[in-house]
Amino acid sequence: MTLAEHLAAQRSAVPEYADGAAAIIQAIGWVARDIARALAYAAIRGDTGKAGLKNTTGDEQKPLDLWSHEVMAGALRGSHACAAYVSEEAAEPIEMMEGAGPHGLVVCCDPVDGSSNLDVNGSVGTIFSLRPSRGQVPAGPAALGPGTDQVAAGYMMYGPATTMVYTSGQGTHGFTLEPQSGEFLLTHPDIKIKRRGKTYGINEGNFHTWHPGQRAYVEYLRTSDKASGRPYSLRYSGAMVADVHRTLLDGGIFMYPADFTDPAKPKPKLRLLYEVAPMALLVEQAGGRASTGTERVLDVRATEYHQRAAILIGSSDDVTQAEDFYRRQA
Ligand code: AFP
Repeated sequence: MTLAEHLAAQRSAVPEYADGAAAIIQAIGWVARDIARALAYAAIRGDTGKAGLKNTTGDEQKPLDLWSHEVMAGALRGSHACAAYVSEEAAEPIEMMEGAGPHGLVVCCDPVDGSSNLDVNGSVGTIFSLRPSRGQVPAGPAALGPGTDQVAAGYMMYGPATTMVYTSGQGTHGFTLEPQSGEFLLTHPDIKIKRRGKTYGINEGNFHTWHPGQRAYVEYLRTSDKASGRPYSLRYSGAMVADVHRTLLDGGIFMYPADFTDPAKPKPKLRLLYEVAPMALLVEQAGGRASTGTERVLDVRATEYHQRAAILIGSSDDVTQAEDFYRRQA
């Protein structure tokens, strides 16, 4: 089954936005093919290194960040269903009159997630989330609100194969790009994440900045105890897409907790609208769980476009246990 056939069969959980969501996800699929090809040629064409610019959240922009952002904008405009585009690479939402209207959707996107992996040929991805514009003009502000507002979400992972995973509120489904035809073919229908895993993903270099409950939980995972399947193995790629994709298929937990150096002002890193909230919807739709450590991620209300949030995501028993450690050390 191709992506187009699946989108047609998969009526979104929010029918009034189904056609728009299908048009946008199809358009994003086309962009994925272009990004996958550009990645394959990046070193040959010299599209590597830094672009000498920084985005709103202070990250060095790479040439492929900027190129992917532009290609994504063009495809979303062409879908005639996108009313506004909130991108990691643009300070403000880009309004798109072509998609404005009662069923217009706001697309929040990280065009190249894990761009620090680009120059080392590591896995990178694209993350997207669709929210209802409710006919608002300008539509961009309609992106602000809880993650439960999302109509659909997904990511592409550019690894040995190019994978696309999406949900429109009726389960989470995975596709693999068939390079000859350029078709995304259904290879992982209705993904169900294990209740408990054997791996954890976190940047341990930040250990000294963590909440005491986070430290205690990682110490617990490292401790040898056959009966509870510990120690867990550490797996960390530096690209959230790759780490969440592994967690979705193998179980376990991926975490990017806040920096608690100043407990009164915890500093998370990952961005809520185009990293944390879309991944939370995908994993919950696969039977998993996504928490900030103290709250369900999908209940967190976005009040700014580039707002950051902590995330502990994956197998429900593992995430619940991590939350217990936070509670006990609160
Ligand atoms: P970049 O897109 O700037 O490489 O950041 C990637 C990311 O947002 C997310 O994909 C990773 O999980 C996380 O940051 C990696 O952060 P550290 O480099 O601090 O581990």
